[in-house]
Amino acid sequence: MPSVTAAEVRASAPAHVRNARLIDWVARIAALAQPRAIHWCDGSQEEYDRLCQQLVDAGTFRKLERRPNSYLACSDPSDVARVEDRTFICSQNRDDAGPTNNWMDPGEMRALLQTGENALFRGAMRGRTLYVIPFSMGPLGSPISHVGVELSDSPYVAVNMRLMTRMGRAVLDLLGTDGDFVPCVHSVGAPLSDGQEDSRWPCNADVKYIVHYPETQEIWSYGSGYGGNALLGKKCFALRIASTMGREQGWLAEHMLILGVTTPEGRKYHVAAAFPSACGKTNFAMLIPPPALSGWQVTTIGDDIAWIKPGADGRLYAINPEAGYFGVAPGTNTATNPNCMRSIERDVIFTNVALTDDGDVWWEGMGPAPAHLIDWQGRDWTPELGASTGVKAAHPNARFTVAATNNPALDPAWDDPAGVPIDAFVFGGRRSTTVPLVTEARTWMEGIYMAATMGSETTAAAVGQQGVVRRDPFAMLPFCGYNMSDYFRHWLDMEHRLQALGATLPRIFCVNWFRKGSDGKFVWPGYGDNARVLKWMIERIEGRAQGEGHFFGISPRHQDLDWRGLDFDAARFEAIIDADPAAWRAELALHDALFQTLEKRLPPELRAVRQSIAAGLGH
Ligand code: TSX
Ligand code: MN
Repeated sequence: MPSVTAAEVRASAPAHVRNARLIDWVARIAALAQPRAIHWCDGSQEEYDRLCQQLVDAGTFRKLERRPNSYLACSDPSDVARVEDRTFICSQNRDDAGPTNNWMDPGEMRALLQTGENALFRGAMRGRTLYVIPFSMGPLGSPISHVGVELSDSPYVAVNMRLMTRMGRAVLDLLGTDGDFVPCVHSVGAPLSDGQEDSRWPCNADVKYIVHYPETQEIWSYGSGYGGNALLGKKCFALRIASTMGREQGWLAEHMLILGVTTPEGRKYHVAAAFPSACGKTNFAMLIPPPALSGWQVTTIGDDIAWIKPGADGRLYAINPEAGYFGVAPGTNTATNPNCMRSIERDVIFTNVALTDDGDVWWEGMGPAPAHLIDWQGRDWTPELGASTGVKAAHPNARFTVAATNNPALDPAWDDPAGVPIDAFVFGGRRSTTVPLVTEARTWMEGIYMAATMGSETTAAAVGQQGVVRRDPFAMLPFCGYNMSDYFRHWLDMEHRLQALGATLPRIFCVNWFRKGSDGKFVWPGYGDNARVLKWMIERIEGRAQGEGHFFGISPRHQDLDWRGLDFDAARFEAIIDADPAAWRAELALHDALFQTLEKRLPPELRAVRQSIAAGLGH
């Protein structure tokens, strides 16, 4: 099959593509991967509609009769989630990737992917179209934003990138003749020979590589068409590569939602919060306060990633580098997240949810199941079958992709190039015992300790043992592009950097919505009622709310929270706020295990905080 020549690549570039480095690079990748054609994405609605129709014709998409402008894609059963064991940080020095990342020598990896005799990318795009996808992570032209260009042989990636990022012509204009960009190369790793029929979800079932070169700021992804493996602006760029850029340049790339809180008097605050998976980040980012807390309002700036940079005034300004939500569908309903349900009424790409007989979607935890469905693998499914076999209609990691502009709770400043000033950081985990509902750190260092040692109990959704605490420092364990101990150092240094600018630092809080009673039930109602905790945090910042100090920090007493509209007595409150010394002695031993793993470059300050907590325990 003929592939495009370098001359044809140059000729294919529209006149508004003026960046010589970009054109050269596209020509080089085309020469390597040998696609049949090149498509330079302009990001227009017409282009989006055309590519979606092409995906319908190929059998990848099904247009949903019951949701305007929406589609369902069902992936290959082998390609349903991020592949952490196939994810690599290729720094020159192994210790710069650290003990919690997979590492390979960059030269060796390049041989495997690009330069070796049987390099995976050689001819990888044969028979396919190479899409040139220019995107901005963050508001166009913001001093906190960065541009990337993804070259992908997947039209599914192209349309998802249009919803998830600012994508297309405006980014090429911004790049001009010599603007900088992070090059991202993606192939599903399934070249087509002459006349070979394509599959509905092309991918490589045997070989997958998600590769980052932090020192040269490049991303290469092979073999998967799914989510974080393929939409390279998200986890690969906005977290792994950006975290290394932030460390070099003095800013932060974090796995955090950003929300606005407005008081009844109209004062506005901004909170950035990090939670590991399965803690309900998107729900928290779109929270609706209970009506009894009248006048309190929550608005969404972002639901997954924050880029945070010190301003000239020493305050930290945050943007959401993304422009859409790639959220987990199962469990989402009109009670757990009404704003999300309204966001996905139209203009959505669903992946791996179930199809109803009248052309709509369904997933576990959406509401009562219809009498018949087609499950995510294309098989007949009934509630009876589900009950008797445990087979799920939707994959537990099924997703929706939707533009942020569909969110009724979208903050007016979500696209502000200046970002929003952060007043508080919140760190949380899923713990049935030990960790109180909310604790305020007394110092920056104490807050860093809380974040560094946060963890979540494994749920049924994850493989392996249930109820075991897995440490996930800052919710960044799978997403930090460098050594986790150096990352702690970077956060500790930020205190002095900001103080030198004369700033008051954001407060740091640690939360846990998931304490269980002796009956095994969740004690805290969670969801919208978490606004009561947000209110306490804001009132702490304003110096209006009290709390009680203990060995771990400051937590509210029963009388310090606003209970209007909720019957929650002091005894139940005690069950979720208490910090039990015996449980905390065991907890500190678990922290030691984490510190052991990260020992080589671990900042000594963290051991010092651990010793002072132990001393407070009378130990
Ligand atoms: O997202 C959650 N949040 C944050 C919401 C703003 N979830 C879902 C987690 C999985 C994604 C929660 N689950 C929360 C929570 O605050 N709390 C719980 C636990 C819980 C579950 C059910 C009830 C109460 C608490 N109540 C009833 O089912 C009636
Ligand atoms: Mn995430």
